[in-house]
Amino acid sequence: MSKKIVLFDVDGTLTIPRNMVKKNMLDFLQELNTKVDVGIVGGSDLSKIKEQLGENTVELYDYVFSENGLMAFKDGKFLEEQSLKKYMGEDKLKEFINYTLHYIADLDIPIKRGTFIEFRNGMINVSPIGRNCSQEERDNFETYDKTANIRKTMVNIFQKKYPELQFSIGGQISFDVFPRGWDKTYCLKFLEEYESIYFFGDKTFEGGNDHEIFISDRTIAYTVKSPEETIRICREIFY
Ligand code: M1P
Repeated sequence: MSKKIVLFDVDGTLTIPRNMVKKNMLDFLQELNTKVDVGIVGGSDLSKIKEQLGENTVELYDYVFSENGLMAFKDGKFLEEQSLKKYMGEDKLKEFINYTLHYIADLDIPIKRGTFIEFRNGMINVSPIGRNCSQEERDNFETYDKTANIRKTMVNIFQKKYPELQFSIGGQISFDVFPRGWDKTYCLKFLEEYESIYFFGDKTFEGGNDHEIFISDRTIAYTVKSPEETIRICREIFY
């Protein structure tokens, strides 16, 4: 029982947000994996994680957790998935989706595109600008939202209306919605065999999607500002 695992968030930690991983990071993760177990815990769904880290992601690492671990894989094999649909029921879901779409329809922001709601296995992703904006529009929205606080305001209002749900801002243009407790700490239930669980993430501030796992008693956690910093700190700790 002296096993260690190092868990990594994806966007901002292993890659530039929503971009492909660089080769030096992939090489580094393989090298690290010869010393300790390695796991990935992303807020995104599996298709986005694969888009960024590679088609063979699930096979490459000891654990891969997409949607915070609401879909879990170990040694390349599927472990378990959670269903938001089953958990909330159709009536509640419909009410939430209708309320969200009404709210976004009334929002006056510089531009809007399409796909304002993405329905996933264990969560809903809400984007005021719409998920199918271009990379340039996504970058501009992120900058705009730093002062306009569109997402923070929505999350505050939504949190009051839906206290049983949890809202977290993990990326540039959206926020994730899931039942209380289905944040990144959810994945820790699969890791009972480990004595030490390290975690690296960029959105560790309150309201960010790395916050709960960052403050968890089960983890030794680090905040990073870039993939380069992730590699640097890991080299200091594990080499
Ligand atoms: O991995 C962090 C987040 O990445 C995306 O966010 P955005 O599109 O806003 O940059 C989403 O997949 C989100 O669910 C996820 O938490």
